[in-house]
Amino acid sequence: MQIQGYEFSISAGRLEETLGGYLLSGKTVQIGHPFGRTLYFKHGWQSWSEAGWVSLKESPKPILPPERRPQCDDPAYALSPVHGGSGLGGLEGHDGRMLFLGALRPGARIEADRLSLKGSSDHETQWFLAYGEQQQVLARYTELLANTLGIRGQPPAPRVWCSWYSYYSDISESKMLQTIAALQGLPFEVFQLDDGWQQNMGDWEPNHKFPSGMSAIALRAQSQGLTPGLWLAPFIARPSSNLFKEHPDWFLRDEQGELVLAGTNWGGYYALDVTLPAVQDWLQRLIQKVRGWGYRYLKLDFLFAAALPGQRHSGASREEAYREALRLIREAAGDDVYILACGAPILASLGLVDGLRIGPDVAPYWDNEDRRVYLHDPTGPAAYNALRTSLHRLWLKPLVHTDPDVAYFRTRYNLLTPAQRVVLQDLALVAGFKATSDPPEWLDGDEREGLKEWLEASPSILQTGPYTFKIGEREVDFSSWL
Ligand code: 9PG
Repeated sequence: MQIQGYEFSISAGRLEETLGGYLLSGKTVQIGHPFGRTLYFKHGWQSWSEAGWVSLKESPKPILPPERRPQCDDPAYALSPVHGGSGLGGLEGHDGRMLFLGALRPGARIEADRLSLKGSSDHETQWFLAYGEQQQVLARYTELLANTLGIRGQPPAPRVWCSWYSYYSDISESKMLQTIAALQGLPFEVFQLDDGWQQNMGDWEPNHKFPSGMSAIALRAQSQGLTPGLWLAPFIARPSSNLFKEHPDWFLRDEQGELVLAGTNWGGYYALDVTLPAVQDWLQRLIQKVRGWGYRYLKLDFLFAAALPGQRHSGASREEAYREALRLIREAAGDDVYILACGAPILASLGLVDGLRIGPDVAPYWDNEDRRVYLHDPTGPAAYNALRTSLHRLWLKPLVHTDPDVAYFRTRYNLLTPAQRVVLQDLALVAGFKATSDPPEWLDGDEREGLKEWLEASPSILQTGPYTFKIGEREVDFSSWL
């Protein structure tokens, strides 16, 4: 059939016209296209996975080393010889516009080659098919997703101070109390403790560096008008944790009955089978516990672990299992707790969380070329990787607060150039999520003033092209950085 002057051959269960395109249905759909080895819009599975345009002229290169694959993108397709992504995808047409296919329910895979764009899903689903300007087709897809998932608009995202990108895991009660005090006079709304407070992955109790317990910090933050925030990785545990030692039967196993290794950092860690009633109960108690400590902003990390391939108690599909666990967490947290999902399957998180990390970690340096180019891994910490993937996920804005990770104002312990720092600051403005990890003590007078002005500013944001924006009166073009 002809769409916008091009001939496409469509195979699908049903096809009906909708505003801006077509609705298809079926578990699998296929669109034959005339564009050959063009550019493919890849949308990776979870927060850290690559999103961006890649060329069909080159075959996909598996990420190295193999042990990293589970935490980089959907490991079920790590060795796929065809280009693919999660939930949605597209191809660049001869006139620069986009052939777009997106599922309206989580659990779908999109694949592309020189002849066709294919969608396949765990379940019967509807698909949106369109040919048009990138921004327009993505906006219409977002609208359809919002309707399907029942998502309404949100008030603006909070301004967050997060401990990770300065102190990393080297945090302590005294350091954090000092930081809270130093934040006075800066208009933050959330003070978020990151990794480093817990006894172990899986054992979510304060370690010896937090002798007064977790409520003490929450109270101090609160007394200064800050919402206390806490980092947790609720779906994973290390082999050395008490959780694992006491409940080895709670963890996800593969077809051979071997434990699924969810990642290799911290000496390796396993994933919970979140469909087990005992695990679900434990998860709800965990969330109630941290709520009881006073935390009202939870950064829930490494969430992909709950949706890894494996044998589950309930037989639920991977994304269904994940979504149900997230729903139970939301129920235990209550609606007054802000949930930021990180390392999270993108489509399966929508409607259940307030904020979503939309790219890999930033770092106080621009690029890690060894890892990105020679190990084929665009998911490692680097400002460039975070910028690229986040820019290709901004279409999610009407569905969730999109967190592109922190911006930097400090020059101390920072290799980013002034222009590179500004790019990350502007990215936060267009994404609508402002966060930093700079301890005020690390900033000189001008840097502190810059941070304050950025936090206070609420310029109008107008997107004028895929990578161009008007921020207040400034024209900002991100494409020169890509
Ligand atoms: C805390 C951090 C921060 C950060 C998160 C997440 O592959 N890895 O080894 C890997 C380690 C850390 C990581 C991502 C991947 O970062 O994105 O903001 O909270 O955990 O450990």
